[in-house]
Amino acid sequence: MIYNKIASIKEQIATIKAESLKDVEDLRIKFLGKKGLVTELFNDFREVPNEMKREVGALVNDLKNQVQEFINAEKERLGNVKVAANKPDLTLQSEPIEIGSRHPISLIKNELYSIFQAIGYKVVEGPEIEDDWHVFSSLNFPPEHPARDMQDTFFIEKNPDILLRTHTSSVQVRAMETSKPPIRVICPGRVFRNEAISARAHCIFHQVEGLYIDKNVSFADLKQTLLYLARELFGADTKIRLRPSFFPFTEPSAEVDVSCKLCGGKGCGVCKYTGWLEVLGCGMVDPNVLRYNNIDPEVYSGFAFGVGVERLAMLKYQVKDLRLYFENDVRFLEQFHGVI
Ligand code: 2NM
Repeated sequence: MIYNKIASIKEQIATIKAESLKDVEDLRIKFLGKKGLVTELFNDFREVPNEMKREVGALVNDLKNQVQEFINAEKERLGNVKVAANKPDLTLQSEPIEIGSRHPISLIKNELYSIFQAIGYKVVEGPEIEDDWHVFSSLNFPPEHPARDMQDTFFIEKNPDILLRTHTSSVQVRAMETSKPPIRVICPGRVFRNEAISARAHCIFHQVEGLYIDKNVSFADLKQTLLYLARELFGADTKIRLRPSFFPFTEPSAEVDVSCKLCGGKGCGVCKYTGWLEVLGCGMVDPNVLRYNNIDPEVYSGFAFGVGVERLAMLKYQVKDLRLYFENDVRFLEQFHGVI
């Protein structure tokens, strides 16, 4: 009888595997507890005839040690697993990292870059502090032009030849100085005008200007390039409209309107019920400008255009107070979270 019990316990500890420390404790109670199976064997032992006590006693003691070793081994195995479980779980999702958002002006600039890079334009930058030649004279501004007035332009006090650029056309002049046609560049950057700051005007804003010079560049090329730009920016069914205008550096010159995306041209608050939005200025580069920059107007022609980045951002994001673009208030900036 006692032999059967010993064999049964041996079999159990050979096949049982604990899954947790609680299992191990349950097994300890099952085998070695006060009413445990091994403990019971010691009660049964009293009934064993004397002549067999020596042999059975050794078996029971061995069994007790074996069970105790089994329990210890299981405890250690699962105890180690528990230590491992206390290590950081690398499969858990990480704490969300607060990442910044792109500034709306950067978003628009990036959009313009990819639109123009797709048709072979290079992005070039130049200095914000310029001289009269690169901002005015080489661009055909006459000496008495009002843009040269202190009311409009920031000059460096001690030297009226040094000023903050009022447009990025100066970068295009530098492109004409340093490279030969064909020239295809867009010039993004900050420009400065001596204006009182309000919701509708700011002394700093951003422009992206484009210039294309080659043989046989025509006004038709300009119109088609602008139509491409308008459709990339505002959608494939966008229309454009050109109105005659004047700039010192282009002849002829035009203002370009795009059909209002919000109302589909029917008229709404955004387009002031005209169905059109004014977005850029353009024209054929004045032969004088080409000549001033050592490009022969008898051989080459070109077109140029300029867009106000804040103006495009106003149309796209409906943010009408210009000051918001410069204050960098996180409550404003975080609204562009996730916009690429
Ligand atoms: C505009 C409008 C029209 C312009 C002209 C030139 C240059 F350098 F070729 F003469 N650059 N940008 C231009 C022409 C800019 O901005 C409203």
